[in-house]
Amino acid sequence: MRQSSTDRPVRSLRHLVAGEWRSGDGEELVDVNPARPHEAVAAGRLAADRDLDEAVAAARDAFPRWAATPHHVRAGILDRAADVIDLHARQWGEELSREEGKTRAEGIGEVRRAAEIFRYHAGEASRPVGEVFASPRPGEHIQVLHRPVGVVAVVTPFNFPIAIPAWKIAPALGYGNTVVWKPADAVPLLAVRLTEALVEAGLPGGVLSLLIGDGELGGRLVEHPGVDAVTFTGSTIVGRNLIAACGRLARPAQTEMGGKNAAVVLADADLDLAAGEVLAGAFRSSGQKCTATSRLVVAEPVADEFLALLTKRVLALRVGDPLDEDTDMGPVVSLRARDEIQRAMDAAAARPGVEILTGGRPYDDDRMAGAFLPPTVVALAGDDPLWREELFGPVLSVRRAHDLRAALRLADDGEFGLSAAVFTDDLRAVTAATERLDVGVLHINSETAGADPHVPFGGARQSAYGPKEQGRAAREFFTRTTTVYVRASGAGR
Ligand code: UN1
Repeated sequence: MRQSSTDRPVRSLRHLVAGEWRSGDGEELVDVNPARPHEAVAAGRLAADRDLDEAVAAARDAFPRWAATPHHVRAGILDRAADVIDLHARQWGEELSREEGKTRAEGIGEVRRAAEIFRYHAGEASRPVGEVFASPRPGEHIQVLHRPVGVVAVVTPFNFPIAIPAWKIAPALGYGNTVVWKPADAVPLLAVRLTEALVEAGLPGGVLSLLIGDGELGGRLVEHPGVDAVTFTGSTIVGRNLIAACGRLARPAQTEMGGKNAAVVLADADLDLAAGEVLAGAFRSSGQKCTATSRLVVAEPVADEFLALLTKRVLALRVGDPLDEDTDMGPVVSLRARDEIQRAMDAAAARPGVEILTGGRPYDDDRMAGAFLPPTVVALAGDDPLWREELFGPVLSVRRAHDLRAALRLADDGEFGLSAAVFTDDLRAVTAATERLDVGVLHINSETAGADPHVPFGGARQSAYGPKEQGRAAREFFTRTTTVYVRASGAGR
């Protein structure tokens, strides 16, 4: 095994196909630490087309038996997987931080969250599984049964290496589907860890395959003839292509894509609370959440005071190695992502009406040679691409509004509709926000990010396509219904 610069072992990447671990024979993949890009976290080879064909064939083969396995037996495996995940939360959480860049606390928290999601979906076995309707005919009733869809392709992003896969894979398996999973190639180690947990929990061979691959392999998986449905979280552009490909094939698709989520701070808001929540929403995970707060609308009467408070707290954030206990914000996922965001910032800074309140410039310190960017707050005098385009980094754009109506209009502006936050205790403002903001998730007095495992999650407008995720809502995508008219032959005579 190769040694990394910190003497931590470089983990070997493996794929799981038809119940067997194998090293791929595609191109070499080195999974690096974005805080120290010369440090390898894991290494291996990508999966090849042959692995894909075998994984899909194994999933097809395993499907009838898995679907016929009692729901409680499937749930028992999910429950045991949750235990294995919890048992390894510290180690896997640190590995997550090392390959993705979010802080250690966020990494460990995310691993525990994955366990919680598995437990929720284990509990589904003990909840109602369908509906019964009355019949207009004597001696008859009508049942609606929820049945698994078949082989589900799961394609997941880098920013939640274990929680997002958990909230797709747990319901997929729990409801009786088999899965072929392609995680983002930036975070392959956590994908191996989650797969190990399921194998250790007793998941039968072929029910889940893991293929570490690039976007091309993901595209082939999505269009593979042996796949019945596709669930995806990631960029808007990839999501739209995936929807188009699935449309051509009449294949159900569920996609979670971009966001440009606004926090609205109204004049009556608790400004301390709002500053803390906006800070968390904008800069946790270095702003790399589709639910991150990337826009702030602040009411004119409190704007100067709030921005002074916020800027002071942003300047106090400690940016550095995500494994250091006192780090508040780590790097973004890669040097490439850092450079792309920096280029967008440089272009914005040259436009009229754009004023950088804090951050905005790259670090010139050698210790910050990783994929670090400063937390940045930018005031906009009017409309600007920074107000509309998702940067997926630690950049918060701010505009001022004269009244509630203008504030909500600004918050709702643009093509996305994932989440929003409104800071106020005014019931009229809360009611207006609930009615007017076209978002999938609305927070009153809390940050725009976050998703509890038992409630629906997903966006409106261009942020999402297909049924919602999480909680019972997940059943809509991961099952299909059969309506059964049941009548005894002698009934009604
Ligand atoms: C969260 O806000 O905790 O990709 C979850 C994303 C979202 C998940 C957000 N699908 O960032």
